[in-house]
Amino acid sequence: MLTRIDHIGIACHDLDATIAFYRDTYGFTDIHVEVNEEQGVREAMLKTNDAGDGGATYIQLLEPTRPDSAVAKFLAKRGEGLHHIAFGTDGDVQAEADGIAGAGRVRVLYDSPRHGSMGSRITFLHPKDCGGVLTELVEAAPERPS
Ligand code: MC0
Repeated sequence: MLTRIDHIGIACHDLDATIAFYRDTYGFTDIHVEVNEEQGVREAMLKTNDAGDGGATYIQLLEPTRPDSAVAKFLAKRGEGLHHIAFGTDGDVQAEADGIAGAGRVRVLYDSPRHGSMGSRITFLHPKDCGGVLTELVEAAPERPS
């Protein structure tokens, strides 16, 4: 079951400057930064609130690390701004994706979950099948940073 908005992903050219904007403008100070080589991003998770299901909700800022990455292509085509929405699952993210794919209308982009932020397991749904919204499913790590 999908139990929360896990995060909203925002594409940006300059991660440090964008972190500073979110910190100074909105006061988000609980910030985790990491590089995900597979996805080609340096990213920050800014915690906005606990979600009541053991998870939390974040703003995710994404800066590309290479020109052939999904975020670099997005920036070149559309510029900075909203990149995707991510829903948190209360169990196995693959089972959730299989259930959605089984309905036959939505393409799941990965055959098996990949490594996501803060030790999570993630997969994506094609934006063309989701009303133009790239959609991610997230299974949080049991020991995700608070
Ligand atoms: C592309 N499209 C989007 C989109 N990206 N539409 C809405 N939101 C987006 N973010 C649209 C394009 O405008 C285009 O539509 C069509 O999809 C095909 O896009 P493309 O530019 O030709 O690129 P493709 O087909 O090579 O790749 C698109 C696809 C890809 C969504 C399959 O970006 C992908 O696999 N994304 C999933 C991985 C990802 O995004 N990783 C970065 C976040 P038109 O109408 O122009 O044909 S990593 C992350 O978030 C991790 C770290 C985490 O959360 O833990």
